[in-house]
Amino acid sequence: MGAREYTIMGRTGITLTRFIIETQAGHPAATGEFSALLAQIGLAGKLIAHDLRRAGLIQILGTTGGVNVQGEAANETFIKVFQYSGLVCALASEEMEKPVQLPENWPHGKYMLLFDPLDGSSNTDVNMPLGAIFSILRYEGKGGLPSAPELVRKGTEQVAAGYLMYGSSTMLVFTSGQSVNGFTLDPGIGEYLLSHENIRMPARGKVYAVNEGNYHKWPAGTRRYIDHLKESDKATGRPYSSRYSGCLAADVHRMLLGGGIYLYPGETDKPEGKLRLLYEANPLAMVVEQAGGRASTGTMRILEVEPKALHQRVPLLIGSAEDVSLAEEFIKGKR
Ligand code: FDP
Repeated sequence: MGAREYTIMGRTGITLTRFIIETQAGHPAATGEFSALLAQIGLAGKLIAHDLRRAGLIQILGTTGGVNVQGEAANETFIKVFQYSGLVCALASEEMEKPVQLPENWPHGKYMLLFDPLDGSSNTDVNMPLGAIFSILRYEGKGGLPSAPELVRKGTEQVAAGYLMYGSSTMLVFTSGQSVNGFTLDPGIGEYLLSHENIRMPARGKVYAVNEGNYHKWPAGTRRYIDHLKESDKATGRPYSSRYSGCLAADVHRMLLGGGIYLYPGETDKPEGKLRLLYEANPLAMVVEQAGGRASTGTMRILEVEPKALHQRVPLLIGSAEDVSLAEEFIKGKR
């Protein structure tokens, strides 16, 4: 049976482990490395979720915490899980200026993992959702470890991408380029169970997410688009509702399941916006596109942006296909 003919049907409730084994069985050429990598991401998620459950107790228990202590801890967890795993040949984190130095004389795999270990970190102190976002690329180089510039690759080259979300439950959502599947952690048994199989986004939603406090810093087209969403018009389902959690993964997750649009536009004092192309925009764009949505800078597809630097920022509009297309029209001045 060829990879293309193989689909997992009606498997809601199966464990992540079984899902991975079955998917791998559909790819006879697979070495198992990729499956192991996904399982390790699941493990990092469990460890971080476990830490976060105690975050609210840190001050009560007297543990000293500096700025973004949870972000640093989550970053350390990813590094510990992958550094000696033999599964990756490169590891780069949004939290670190340079890629992690991997041990030279140690086995390594063909995948490069880029991650944002704790997305929405300011939510930690107020018990709001948090996330982690990851992008997986394949290194085609001949032996050795890739250099930092070799990690700077276009979004279309990603082989898999996804996010972890620490909300009322912990979820792992990912795509390896064929469909998007969501797994929910059952804390009782410590297993991720398939809860959202083959996620498909509605073509249009009724919700927008944006930090509206920055309204006066946005380009005119963005302002007009948001004004448009607030007007009343039954035929087009307006006004839209506004929902913004301050955690990109959580806000995009809402759009993935219910439709709508998330925006982090460029601003007068930061034309590239806030979000990172390689650690945030590209992986979420891959997920959303695989679910039938779109991700754009306002003028072009996110996945086709030619990256120049590891920590490059990019304006992001992401969500239901028709919502993103309409936003682009406003931004390009066509409306
Ligand atoms: P954070 O800096 O707290 O990690 O990753 C950037 C991000 O969070 C996104 O998760 C979130 O959507 C956005 O920044 C929030 O930024 P604003 O406070 O500017 O709205």
